[in-house]
Amino acid sequence: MIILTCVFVSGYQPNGQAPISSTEKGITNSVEANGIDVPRFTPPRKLTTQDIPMVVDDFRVAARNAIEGGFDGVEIHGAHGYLIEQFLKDGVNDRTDEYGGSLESRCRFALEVVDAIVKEIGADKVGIRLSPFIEFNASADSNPNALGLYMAESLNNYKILYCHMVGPMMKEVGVKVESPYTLVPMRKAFKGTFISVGGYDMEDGNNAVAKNETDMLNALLNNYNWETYYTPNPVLGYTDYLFWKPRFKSIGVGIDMRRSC
Ligand SMILES: *[C@@H]1O[C@H](CO)[C@@H](O)[C@H](O)[C@H]1NC(C)=O
Ligand SMILES: CC(=O)N[C@H]1CO[C@H](CO)[C@@H](O)[C@@H]1O
Repeated sequence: MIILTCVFVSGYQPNGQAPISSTEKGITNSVEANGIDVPRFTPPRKLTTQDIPMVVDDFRVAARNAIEGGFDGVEIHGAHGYLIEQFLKDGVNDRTDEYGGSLESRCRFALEVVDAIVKEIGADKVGIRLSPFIEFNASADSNPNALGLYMAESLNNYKILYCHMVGPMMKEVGVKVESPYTLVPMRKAFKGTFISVGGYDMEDGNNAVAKNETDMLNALLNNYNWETYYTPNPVLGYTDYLFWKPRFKSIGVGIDMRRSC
């Protein structure tokens, strides 16, 4: 499984060009990923309406390449402030075309990406990760519950392999908070395998599975290595993790950042 995401600060772009976004607003704070020195975010270029089909097509091509490269499937990264989430959330998306404004319009880009990838490689090879409640990288929404629910319901049209959602209990990596929200409505709405993460310890996780609030939580995965997050090296931290049998040949991690200034 490889995670499909896109766009970084300009230092990671061909010819140092600006990263793309739904908006031209940048992130004003400088960003450090867990103490690792990452380049400061650089101002984004707002995609025009005409640009969007080309970006959707880039995701399609990336999925095709992943399959040809030997991965079993792809996870579309629609979480944590990356490009897709910059469209989903009204705290970021300030567009006035058909990709901004209403919930339906803000979700259009994400669903076009899902549709293109499903048509290219088959729904049984596609998952998506979403984090409606998480405000990483200055990406907030005024109604995360409605956003999560709308996406869960809309995804049913594509019959993808799984929906992977980050719960509201995680405010920062490893820090658990109380929240009036849960992922239960999304879990019920999504007709497929539902994976939950964020803020669970072993006991909470086992309880959630026992109560049928999710399908998958705990698996023996590779230990991640923060030191190799956010590097421009195409292999280190991306495709060098151990294989996990029997379901997936390998877990690759793709990282990007986004708009800023
Ligand atoms: C668990 O929840 C799912 C989704 O709401 C539902 O389809 C399934 O029937 C439930 N399973 C059990 C054993 O209750
Ligand atoms: C400033 C900030 O919150 N940065 C975060 C952006 O999102 C990634 C997770 O994908 C975090 O690791 C960064 O810390």
